[in-house]
Amino acid sequence: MDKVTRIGVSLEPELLDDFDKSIASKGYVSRSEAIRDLIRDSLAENEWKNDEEWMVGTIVMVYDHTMSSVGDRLTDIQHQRHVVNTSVHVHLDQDKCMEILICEGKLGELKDFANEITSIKGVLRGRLTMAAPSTGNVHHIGHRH
Ligand code: NI
Repeated sequence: MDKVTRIGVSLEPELLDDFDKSIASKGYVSRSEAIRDLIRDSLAENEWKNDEEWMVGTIVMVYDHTMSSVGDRLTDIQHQRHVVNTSVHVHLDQDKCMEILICEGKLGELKDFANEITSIKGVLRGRLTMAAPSTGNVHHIGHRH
C-alpha cells in the first residue's frame, strides 16, 4: 500500500456496532477497508454532478405487474425517453417483477428518466446507479419491444 495517513473517527457505540455487523456480513476483514470503500463510493457519486456529461448507468427496479397500466407506462416512458440500451426482466413471484435497465445518455436525462420510472404507481423500488462516463458508443445489444 502507498503511504497512508491514520485518522481517528468518533462514533456512538450503537452506530459502530451496526457498522461492524454490516461490514462483517459483506465479508470485510477490516474497518479500514470498509471505510475506504465507502469514501471512494461517495467521492465517485459526487464526481457525477455535470448533467451534460454522457454516462452509462443502470436502473434496478421492482414493480407489481398486477397493477393496471404499470407495464404500459413503463413501455411508453422507455419509448419516449430513448435512453435504454437493454433490459433484463425477472419474474420474482406471482405479482412482482424485477427489471434492470442499462441506460446511456446525458446524466440529467438519466436522472429525469429514473425519477419518472420510480414515480409510476406500481413501481415499488427503483434505484439509478451511474457506472462510468461514456463515449456514446455503447452498442445496443438487445431491446425489448
Ligand atoms: Ni415479470
